[in-house]
Amino acid sequence: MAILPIIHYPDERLHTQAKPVDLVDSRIRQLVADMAETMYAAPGIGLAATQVDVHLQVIVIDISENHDKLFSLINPVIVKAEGRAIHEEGCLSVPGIYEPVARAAHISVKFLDLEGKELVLEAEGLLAVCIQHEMDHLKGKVFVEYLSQLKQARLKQKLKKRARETM
Ligand code: K1U
Ligand code: ZN
Repeated sequence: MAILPIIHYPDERLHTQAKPVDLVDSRIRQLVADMAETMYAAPGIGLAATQVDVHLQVIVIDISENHDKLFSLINPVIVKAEGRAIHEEGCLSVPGIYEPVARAAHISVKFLDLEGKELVLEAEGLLAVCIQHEMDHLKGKVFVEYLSQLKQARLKQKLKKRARETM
């Protein structure tokens, strides 16, 4: 297994559209293992392949306290979305920034597991938030792009200042 480098916003590569996986093989299982190790090490509760510069539709999520409930979702598609809820979000590609975002409250997501079998997962609460956040990464969207233009401009200034200070 390996810890992979995470791309930081506003890197243009975060705006790449991920391609579907056409065969779930040992290469994909290795990617999932490396992504899980990277997510736990960060630490985070989710990671999309886009964030490690792999542009395939693969996400990993584990919202459990004991790091023992790993979800690996390959080619995820939301087949049902209901309600609306606002939740504070963070992102390993935008470290230290937490902002509220409105998303569907209950979702059903269809995906392939590590054996290539199609499954459907019903989710609500933090799991639903996290799945939608990671699926946005696969579409090339970062959560801060839901914020007002003013907030996004302020955030870019803050990140530039932070980058100058760490040089
Ligand atoms: O996509 C990512 O960058 C991962 C992100 C997932 C996420 C968190 C909160 C709401 C929506 C999506 C993170 O994991 S940010 C870090 C974080 O939330 C966390 C870190 C350690 C312990 C608990 C949470
Ligand atoms: Zn993120």
